[in-house]
Amino acid sequence: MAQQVVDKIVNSTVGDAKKRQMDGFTIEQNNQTPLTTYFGTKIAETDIALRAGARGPTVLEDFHNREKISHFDHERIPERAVHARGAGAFGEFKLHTPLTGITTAKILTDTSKTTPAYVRFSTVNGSRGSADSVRDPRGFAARLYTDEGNWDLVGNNIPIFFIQDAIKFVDLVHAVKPEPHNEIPQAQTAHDNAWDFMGLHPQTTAMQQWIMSDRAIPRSYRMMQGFGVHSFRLINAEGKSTFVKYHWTPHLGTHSLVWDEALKLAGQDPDFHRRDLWDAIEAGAYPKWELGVQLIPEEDEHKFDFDLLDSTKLVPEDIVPLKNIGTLTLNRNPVDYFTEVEQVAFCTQHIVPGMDFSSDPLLAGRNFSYQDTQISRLGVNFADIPVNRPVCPFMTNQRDGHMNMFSKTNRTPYHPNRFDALPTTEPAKGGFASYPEVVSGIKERVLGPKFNEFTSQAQLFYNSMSKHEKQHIIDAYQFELSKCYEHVVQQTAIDRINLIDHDLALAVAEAFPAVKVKDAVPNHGGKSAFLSQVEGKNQTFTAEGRKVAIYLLPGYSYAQVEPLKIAFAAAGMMVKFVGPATGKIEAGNGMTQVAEFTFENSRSTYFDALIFIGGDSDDYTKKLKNGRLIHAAREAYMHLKAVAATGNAVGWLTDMCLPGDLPADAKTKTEITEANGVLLAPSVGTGAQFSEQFISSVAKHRVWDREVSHIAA
Ligand code: HDE
Repeated sequence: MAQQVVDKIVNSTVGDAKKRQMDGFTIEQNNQTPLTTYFGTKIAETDIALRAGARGPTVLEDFHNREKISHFDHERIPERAVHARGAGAFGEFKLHTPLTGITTAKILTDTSKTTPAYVRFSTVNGSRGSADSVRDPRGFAARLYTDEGNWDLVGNNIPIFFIQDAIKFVDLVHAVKPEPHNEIPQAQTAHDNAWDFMGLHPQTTAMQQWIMSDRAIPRSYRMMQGFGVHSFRLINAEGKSTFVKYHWTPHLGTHSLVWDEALKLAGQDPDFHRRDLWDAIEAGAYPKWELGVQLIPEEDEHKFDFDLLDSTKLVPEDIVPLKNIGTLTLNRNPVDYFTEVEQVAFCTQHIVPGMDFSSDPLLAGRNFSYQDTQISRLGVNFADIPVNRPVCPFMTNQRDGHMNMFSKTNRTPYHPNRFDALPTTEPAKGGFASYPEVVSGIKERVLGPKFNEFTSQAQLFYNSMSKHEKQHIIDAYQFELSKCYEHVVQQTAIDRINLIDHDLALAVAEAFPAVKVKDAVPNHGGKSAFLSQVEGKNQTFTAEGRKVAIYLLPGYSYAQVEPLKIAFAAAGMMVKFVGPATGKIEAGNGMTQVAEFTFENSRSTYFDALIFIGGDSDDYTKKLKNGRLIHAAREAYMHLKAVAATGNAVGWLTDMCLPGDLPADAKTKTEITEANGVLLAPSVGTGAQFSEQFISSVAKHRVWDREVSHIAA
């Protein structure tokens, strides 16, 4: 695409500037046009190579055969060293609360502008083909194509990190990746090397808590927070700096899978999160996040009992409140995964005037690493790749290199030169200026003294969890450490857990009789009101965006389904029909409903909530005696999901699927029974009361009390 054509598209003002720019690089391909070589020569035969005689040797002359095979031979590029598995989408960012006086960055001060955006979500540890639902932090890499250049906020769904200094990143990643001798296990920290590293590095203590918690198994990319992690700086017109921590808060709330579900999904639908994001955007259920900031005046830098430059610590929202300033909406799926997701190249050093870095030693290393890694993944001209190009004009003297895409007309690619207009490199003209921080010190390999405290925030996190979340942490530690085969690794891990909380260590150690728990060390008992996903302040509970499966068999009661469709759609939920076969399923009254899923090709894990509809005749209950259906009901119940049955499916659910858990007489009642979070409507149909009760159950995300009864049992 010629530069002029691209510029013409970019300079148009209709719609999303990034979309216009990308459209300029999108080649419409369909099967209506003849097949050609990459260079446009029409091809008459692409299935059989040219050969000397039907049974003779293939000849070198066949340029199409050579182009086809040779291109294929070079189709793969190195996957990302970390965060190899991911999904991306485009969207927009709109500021609603300007940070006037805090920064000069237009993206944070100009509320009139809608800025094109892009986010890539990822797991960290697994390779490109690994499963989405594994226990791992999630990447939340956001790019805003601002008028002043790309701003990449390359964050995670966890507000802190494992290590304090970037030089340790290599050791961390070598330890958590599959073990080098047999490349086992894939995409998880449940192995000796990972826990050996964590045991030997007290700085990982707080992050261990986060990855053993439900945060590491999100329900959806749409239901995850994002954090910039480091302290960054904002700079105002007077050159004054304010420290800032960035947060993304999902409109749908922050919610997780349960562990058994996560394990199963890894096999049942390895693309679970990717598909969820894709489907939601295709359905018009655009995920949204608030961008929030915690602002800390420069003069308050040292007022905390942790170092603001230490990325293993968060700034509790109880101390510095979060201020929401803008909304990010993802509303467009990529058209070509490789060019628009695999080739997206985030760099932490991509900031815009009015912003700056802090001296966080982790951030300093990242500012080197990202650019460096893109060069090996994509080549030195990775900025030319459409998804990476800014939408604002740019003028750079960088030249040449592999795969340079644009003919640049500038004849003097150096500075200064005889054609220079007035210098534009000055900050006064809007150019980027580094904050003139006063620094001094001797050259040495040490970190600030407050970097040496490791347990306080681990305790804060653990203490802030609900009783269910605490139990999940215990379960997760037991799962992970039981996959470590070296006694010393288990012992060191439990020693460390004991420094967080003695009862926690005792509970985890129950699974390891050979391990000794040392004497109790005091836990400060402090809590944050913002860290629990169950009880935390600012948490959102809504049924919006949730997937509800309605199970049908031929002869189902049509009257029981129709009101649900309307009520659920009004609540912003996605209804999925599951039947014995895909396609139309006939109701008792002859009407039909189309099933997208079958009993065999889906599992309860695909959905947030399940409803089993009764039939118009008595023999309907015989058809319900289907192993897959019974399993789906029991599994969803065990995964603490909202479950319901209507009409004569009620007796089937109480007697055959969950005997003992549900009241056996519910089927004889005229009113709706709610028991253990299960809704049973034998005869009142699915009117407004049923829908309302069910929607409110779905909004609660999980029926936690059901878990308690099972733990106790
Ligand atoms: Fe990364 N990280 N990282 N990281 N990271 C990469 O860059 C690195 C860290 C994060 O969707 C790599 O393009 C170092 C923290 C995300 O394309 C690499 C250190 C946080 C992504 C790299 C860190 C992150 C990456 C691999 C320690 C959360 C995916 C491929 C100093 C705040 C971006 C690439 C995407 C990717 C280096 C630590 C988040 C190798 C050296 C802390 C979301 O450059």
